Amino acid sequence: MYERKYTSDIGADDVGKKVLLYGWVHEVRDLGGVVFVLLRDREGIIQLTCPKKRNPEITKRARKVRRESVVRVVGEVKEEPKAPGGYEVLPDEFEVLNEADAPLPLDVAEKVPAELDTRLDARFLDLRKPRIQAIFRIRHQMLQSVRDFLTSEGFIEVNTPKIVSTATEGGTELFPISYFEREAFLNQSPQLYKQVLMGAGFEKVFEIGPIFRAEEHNTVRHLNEAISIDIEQSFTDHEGVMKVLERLINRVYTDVVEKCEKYLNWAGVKLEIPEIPFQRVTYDEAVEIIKKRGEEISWGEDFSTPALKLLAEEFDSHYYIVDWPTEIKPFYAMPYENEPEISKTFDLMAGSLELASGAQRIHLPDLLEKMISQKGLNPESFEFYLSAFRYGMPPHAGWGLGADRLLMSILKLKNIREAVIFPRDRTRLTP
Ligand code: ATP
Ligand code: AMO
Repeated sequence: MYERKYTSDIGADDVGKKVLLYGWVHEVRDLGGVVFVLLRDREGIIQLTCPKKRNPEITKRARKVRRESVVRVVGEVKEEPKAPGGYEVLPDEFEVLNEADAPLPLDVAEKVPAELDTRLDARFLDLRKPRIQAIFRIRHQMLQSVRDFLTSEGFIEVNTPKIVSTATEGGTELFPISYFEREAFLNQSPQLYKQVLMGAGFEKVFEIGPIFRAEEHNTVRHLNEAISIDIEQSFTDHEGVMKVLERLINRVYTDVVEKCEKYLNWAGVKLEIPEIPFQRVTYDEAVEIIKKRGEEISWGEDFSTPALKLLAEEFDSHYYIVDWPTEIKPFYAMPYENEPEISKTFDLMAGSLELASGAQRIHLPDLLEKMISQKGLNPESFEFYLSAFRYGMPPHAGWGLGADRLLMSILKLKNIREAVIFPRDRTRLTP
């Protein structure tokens, strides 16, 4: 028996030895007396060199194997400067475990370019491309770093229900579902539950889970099912959780740079670690900047996409917009005591892309009930939430960070769908 190796593990130590490889046929080049097969596994590509004079049977098999078939190979490692990576394998065993059909719905070797929709339709093939694999290897590191960082800061990972009875971020973007005899919804955010857990005494919680939003429009930064990284923390304010957020972003970048060099190369991305603390601009200042740059906006409006593009030109790669009008933030955001028309809220921007938003929350039940009514919502449908505020709710704050948007911004992807293995949008429900 031979030890199974990944293609990337083959090095000087293996020269003259036999190795066992499993993978996919990336390309076949037939030169008559010799057939070259590029074998691809999840860690890279190696050249299999099959000369007729070594084993005519294997040369024949290599010549007719179809691209993307799955193979098992045992062969001898040789140094070969002309081979990609500097080594080649001369097979003594070449077994086709599963022959692929032809023609392929998508060219994994990328000699024929394909539109995003075609790629997503044949996503299992698209994902075989090293450049695309790299995105999800980096996504894995990103989520690992988030877990490691928040755990090291004393946050406890929780899971909250995704089948819920109320909206949290405004009513229009809800997906209704039928739940036995009642109407229920897919959750837009773990907002209410993470706050209730502050009333349960956990003090610091985080969740990495799906959020569902019935976004009507197809944009390059909206999904209908996204992954949100949420935290909630007691005995702190918006300032406190903004510091956690910027340290987290810094840690994710640092880890990806240190641990994902190979995949960053596959993805063709060079990263600069954003410096912390991040710059800040108040909502009021941002409105002034936008007006000065000649774009129309009045106080109390959300920023349009062109306005956000102008703002991005004024700041570093990452910056906070703080102190938003209370009117345009959700009911749970804490207004300033001396100036209740603005709130203790923030958005984290990466250029013109909103990465996260958060706030100090209202922890006083009477004020909370008043704000729910003011937003035109019925406090009765929030009873499970409100009751947690009446028996000892600490002051608290938190944020929600879009994991797909974070990856999109780290890898400078032009469309958020590139950051998701099987994205869900207005028109896509398969695969
Ligand atoms: P929220 O947190 O309020 O739900 P969001 O997470 O959707 O907002 P963005 O989409 O980044 O955040 O919002 C930035 C701005 O882009 C919005 O203020 C709005 O002006 C604009 N915008 C939001 N949704 C759309 C859309 N579907 N199509 C075009 N522009 C949009
Ligand atoms: P918000 O609605 O801003 O805040 O959502 C938080 C973050 O989640 C991401 N996000 C999305 N990503 C892709 N597609 C979508 N349709 C989508 N919607 C949201 C964004 C966004 O910044 N409860 C608050 C958070 C809090 O205050 O703790 C909330 O949900 O990156």
